[in-house]
Amino acid sequence: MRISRLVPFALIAGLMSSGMNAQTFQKPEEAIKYRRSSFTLMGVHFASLGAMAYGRIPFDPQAAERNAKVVATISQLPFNAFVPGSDKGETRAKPEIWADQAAFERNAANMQSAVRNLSAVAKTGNLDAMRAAFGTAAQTCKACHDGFRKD
Ligand code: ASC
Repeated sequence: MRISRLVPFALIAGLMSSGMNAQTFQKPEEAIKYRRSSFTLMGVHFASLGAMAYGRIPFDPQAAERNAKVVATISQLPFNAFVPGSDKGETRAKPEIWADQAAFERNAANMQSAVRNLSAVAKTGNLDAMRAAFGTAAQTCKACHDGFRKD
């Protein structure tokens, strides 16, 4: 993928801000693998927060904050990898991502903001507030899955 093909693409700004460059993905499948890996890692750390939010494991505010920080950091990464041409292959990405980039980016920004808030709320040690912030963040995950992910 050459830079000239990426330039018109709205996600280029995000791509540059995470330290990637035009050479980062040589092939669409590399971008797919990268973003799927990011979502996998986010899912693991988010699930750990969910276990605390719903009392399956004891609430440890510092551990929750650490998990939320990991989620917030990784949440910056996958959206840079929805490069043109990566709509085909081992991906559940819907064509809507590329057809309505503004809506996709709004959903991404909502999630990023919700998970940033989660680490701030977690460290206060207020379980009810943590559960509420977790629920809000989970809704932003679901909203994007509903609109932009197959099955
Ligand atoms: C998770 C996870 C997601 C979200 C989503 C929320 O724990 O892996 O993708 O929460 O299921 O609806």
